[in-house]
Amino acid sequence: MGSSEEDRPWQSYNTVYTNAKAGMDGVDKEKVQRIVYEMSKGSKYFENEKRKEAFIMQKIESLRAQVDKLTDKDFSHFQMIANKKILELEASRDLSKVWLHTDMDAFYAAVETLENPSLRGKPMAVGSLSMISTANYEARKFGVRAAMPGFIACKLCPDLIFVPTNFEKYTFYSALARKVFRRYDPDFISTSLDEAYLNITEVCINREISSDEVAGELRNAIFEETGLTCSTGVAPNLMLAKVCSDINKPNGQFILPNDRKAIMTFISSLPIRKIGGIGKVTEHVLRDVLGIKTCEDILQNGAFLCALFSSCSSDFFLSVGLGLGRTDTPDIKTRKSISSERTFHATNDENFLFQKLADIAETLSNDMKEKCLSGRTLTLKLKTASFEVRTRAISLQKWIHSKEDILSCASRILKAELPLSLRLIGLRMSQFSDDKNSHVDPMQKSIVAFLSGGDANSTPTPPKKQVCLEVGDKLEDHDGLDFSEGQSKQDVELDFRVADDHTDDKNDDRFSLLCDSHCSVSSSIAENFKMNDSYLDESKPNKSVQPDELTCSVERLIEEVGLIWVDDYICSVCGIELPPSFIEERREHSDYHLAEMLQKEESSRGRGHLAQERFVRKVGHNSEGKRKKQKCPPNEVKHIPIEAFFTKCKKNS
Ligand code: DCP
Ligand code: MG
Repeated sequence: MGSSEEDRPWQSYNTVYTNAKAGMDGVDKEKVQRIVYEMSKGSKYFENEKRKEAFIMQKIESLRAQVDKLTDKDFSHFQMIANKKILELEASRDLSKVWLHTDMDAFYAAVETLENPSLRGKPMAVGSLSMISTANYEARKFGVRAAMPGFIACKLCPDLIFVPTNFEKYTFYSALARKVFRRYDPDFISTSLDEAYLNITEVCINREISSDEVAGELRNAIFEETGLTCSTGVAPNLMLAKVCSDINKPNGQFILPNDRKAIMTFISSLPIRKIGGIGKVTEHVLRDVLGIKTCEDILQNGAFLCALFSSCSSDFFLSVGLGLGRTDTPDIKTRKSISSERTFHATNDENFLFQKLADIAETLSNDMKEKCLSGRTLTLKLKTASFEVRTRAISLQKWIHSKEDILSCASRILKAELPLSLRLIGLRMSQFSDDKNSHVDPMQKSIVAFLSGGDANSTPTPPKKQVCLEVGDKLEDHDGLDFSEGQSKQDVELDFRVADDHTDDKNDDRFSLLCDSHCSVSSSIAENFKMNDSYLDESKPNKSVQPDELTCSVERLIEEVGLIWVDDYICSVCGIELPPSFIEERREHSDYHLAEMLQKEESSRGRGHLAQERFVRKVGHNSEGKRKKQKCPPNEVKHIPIEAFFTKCKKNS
């Protein structure tokens, strides 16, 4: 206190590195903030953080102005809405299930220590001077944590020992743990190598034992099988079970009974950041605009939340305030995608990048095999050295799941992007063979047909360019996007999703709060947006594409592909409601409109040949000039009522 922002600029420098993980409670946060600030100042990461910060501050100011404008009458109106929502949510509470969340303790570090006991008791990190994958609990006492550059960690903890990552080992131990999970719930949901959700309702009933006993038994069994410890949490829903497993980490468990009063007491003092789905940005905005810090504060601010945010966002916040979450096991058939990604120190070393790609392809393939999935849309995600996130997708004629097939496709997409300095590569597979449309043979005329645009021997068109804007990003800052007049336009998809600061942050921020801003950004760019023609660049693989085919405007993207989510949750094309957290569903939904549009286009042109294979293009090539705005017939407009939304939320949250 008493120090100005100028004296201690690091005090407001909250990065992923300064967030506390389990085992970091006693850490001197200001010291960590200062060191991280001093060591990253001037870097690209730092600049990016600053831009995001400025953007968030702007958002906070605008929300505060909205609060100031609310009259007493407005307030009573929104209070009524909030009360109604709370009643509806309360009615959906399901206390019949017992969920257990389990998470291995300092997983990679524990595996390394198991294989080299001399590391025991010493501060160590798995990773390198560039990037740390995890740190053991001894190192965490110094503020060292996952996703932190190793050189910063050394400054925090000079005696830190580094052990290189060995992914094969972690996969091996993960498989051992999964063998144990299966004994308790054959349909367990694994969310990463070291985490899983188990529905233990039946086990408790059939064996007449308490959830506490099941948790203890399971932890012992995992220790016997792997020699590693884990922590577990038990609660009536998945959201709370995850929060609970972190409470007594490491090597502990916490049981939240299936009792409304106990839940409300538990949730009342819980910091909102502990909730999956509330990340750094949402935490910051809710705190600075409404003074919300705990879940109880959410309920007390229900009227303001309903006044300031979209219906979906306020529904989500209120359900958090009530301690509600999903209680059913998602049907694997409804799964939309599966992905794997790796972060590393930014490099343009192509051998390294292709090796990483091979590792990711292997993990993805193993995960797909385990879940009996085959997919045919592969998306490559890249984060450049300057933190720009790009995605490229490819659609195939056949469903694949083997490492070789995945790698072969992914390598081709990556090759087309290089040379590039990257700090993250990810792969996502979607369009599974058990999707609802899977009965359609992909060799038949289908989406691929109209995506392929005709002749089987035609030159493949380039991957669409997809720009994922981060908070505060300016479009001008993105390669290939240019506002200057007179440039020809390009096949670009603007993905107005806001990416979080780091892949490490498992609390995927919904960023719903920011979507309004993105909509306004997108409307304003719609007026004067121009893109350059870098796809005609000699270095790009698509120089055979005719410039007129590249013609597309943002208006068309917005109007025809449905990239705008009005009020941040209503599709501007057909009116379907999808909240911002439904990222995969939104992608699919946009794909659907694209497919519909292209299909119409295709049939009107009478084209119908299949190309061998072709990059998915969300924006069609149109040589016929401007298209009519696409509208769904009224009977196809799906407006999901609030009750249905909650059912969906329960399935997808
Ligand atoms: N991991 C990674 N990069 C990150 C975060 C995690 O490679 N940015 C890896 C290393 C971790 C493993 O995933 O060991 C599991 O992640 P957790 O978040 O569960 O972290 P730990 O298991 O290491 O520690 P905790 O005891 O907090 O669960
Ligand atoms: Mg863990």
